[in-house]
Amino acid sequence: MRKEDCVFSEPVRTALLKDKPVVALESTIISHGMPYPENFKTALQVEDLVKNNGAIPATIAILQGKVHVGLDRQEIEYLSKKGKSVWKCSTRDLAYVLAQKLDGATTVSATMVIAHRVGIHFFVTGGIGGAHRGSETTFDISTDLIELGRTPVCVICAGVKAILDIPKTLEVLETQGVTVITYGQEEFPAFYFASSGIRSHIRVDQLEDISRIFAMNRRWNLSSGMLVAVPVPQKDKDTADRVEAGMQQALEELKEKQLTGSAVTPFLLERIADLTGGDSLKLNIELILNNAAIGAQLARHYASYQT
Ligand code: PSU
Ligand code: MN
Repeated sequence: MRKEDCVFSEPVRTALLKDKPVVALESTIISHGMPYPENFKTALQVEDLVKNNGAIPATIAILQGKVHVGLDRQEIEYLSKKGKSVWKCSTRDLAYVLAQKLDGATTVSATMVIAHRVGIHFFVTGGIGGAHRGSETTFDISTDLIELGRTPVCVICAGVKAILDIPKTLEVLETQGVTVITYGQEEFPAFYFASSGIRSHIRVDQLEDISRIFAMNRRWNLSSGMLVAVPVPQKDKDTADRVEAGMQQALEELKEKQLTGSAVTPFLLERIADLTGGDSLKLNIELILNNAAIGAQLARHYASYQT
C-alpha cells in the first residue's frame, strides 16, 4: 500500500497520528444491506454514536479507485443512493476495484484488510458473512471468516444470522484460529435474535476484559482476528416470531431462485425486510447502533492501555 492510494478524513488522520481510539465501519451494509433512505440515516447515526462514546468513526469505502478512510456526509449519501450499483467489494475484489478506478463498497473482509493496513484495530458491523446452509455442497463460505483468520482486527457484530449455518460458521472460525467471544451471555447470538441455542466458546462480561484480550492478541503477534458477538437488545416475542417466519420463507424462495455467490446475502436481507413489513430492518438498525456504542467503548479502553 502507498500513502497516495488512501484518502483520510481529517478527524481520522489526526486521531491515528495521536493514537486516539478509531472505529472502522464497513460500507456494504450501506449499499447492499439496507434500502435508501434508512441506510443513509443509519450510517450517520452509527457515526454519531461512535463519537458520543468517545471514538472517531472511519467509514471505509473505495471511490473511483481510491481507498477512503472516513467518509464525509456527501460521500455517505452518494453510496446510500447508488446502492447495489456499486461493486460489492470483498477481499478478492480489492485489487480489481482499485486498479480499474471503480466505486466499491467494502464488505467485512475488505474493510478488515484496509483497517489493518492503516492501523485501525476495532471494526463495528451488524453481521458477518458465514457458512451458508448447504455449504457442504455449494462451498458458499464467506471470505469474512478467512479474513478473520489472518487479519488481526477486533470485529464487533451481533453474531451470525440464522439464514446461515451457525454451527458450521463457528467451526470454520475455530479452524481459522479466531478468538470468538460472546459479550454478557452464554449463548452465541443469532443477529436478529439474542438466542441461538448454541453455546458460545468464550463468554466475557466486562468490556475492559475484552480489550485486554485483544491487547494480548496484538502483543503476541497472533495473525488472527477476534470476533466479539454482542446480543441484540431483546425485542417483544411477536416481532421475533414475524422475523423468524420471514426468514424461513425467504430461505424457501432462495431455493427456487438461481442465485449464488455474493448475491445471496443481499437478496435474503431485502426479502426478509419486505416480508416482515420492515420489522427485520428495524432490528438490524437497532443492533448496529448497539454494536457501535460497544465498539467505541472497546476502542477507548484499548487506547488507554497503549499510552
Ligand atoms: N450481513 C448483514 N448485512 C450486510 C452484510 C452481512 O446483515 O450488509 C454484508 C457484509 O458486508 C458482509 C457481507 O461482509 O454481507 C458478506 O457477504 P457474503 O455472504 O457474500 O460473503
Ligand atoms: Mn458467499
